[in-house]
Amino acid sequence: MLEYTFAMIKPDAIRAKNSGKIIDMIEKNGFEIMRMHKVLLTDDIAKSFYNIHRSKPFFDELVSFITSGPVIIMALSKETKEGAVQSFRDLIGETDPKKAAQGTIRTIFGTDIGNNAVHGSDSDDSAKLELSTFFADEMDEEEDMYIEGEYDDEDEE
Ligand code: RTP
Ligand code: MG
Repeated sequence: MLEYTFAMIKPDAIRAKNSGKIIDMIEKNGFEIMRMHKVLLTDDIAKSFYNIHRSKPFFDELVSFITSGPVIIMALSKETKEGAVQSFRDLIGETDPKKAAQGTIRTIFGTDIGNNAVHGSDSDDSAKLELSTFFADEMDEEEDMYIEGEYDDEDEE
């Protein structure tokens, strides 16, 4: 089981000024934030991030939503029997906030299926791909594992 996962606070939650509360819930539920950046996704990155949904009717809407404002991307770590990916999916709840279990991030901070506040990787393979997409400089290529600790400054001029 992978002890890492990739998470994103989506533009709706940031616009509603809920990012601090969401980060608090993530930490209180045992996740360590290994890396975190606030970024505006480009159209190309958003399309590739949601590539699996490219043939779905909601794809264009999804891409324009996720690029409609900054997102906060995070590499999270948690040592747990079920794995970090499943543990984080349990914490965020189902895709549609109206159907998600009480107390999950999406029921508390999500509005509807399009504006559901957070993303979490859905499998270990997705987590590895998403972590390497957004935190590529911080991956150990040989081990294919995420490096803990401080930034390596050997590349700095
Ligand atoms: P995410 O990837 O954003 O964490 O969400 P998820 O795994 O729970 O759901 P996924 O099936 O991957 O869908 C990605 C995003 O597409 C939007 N969606 N809209 N209108 C619809 O029927 C529909 N279905 C999915 C949601 O915003 C979902 O987060
Ligand atoms: Mg998904």
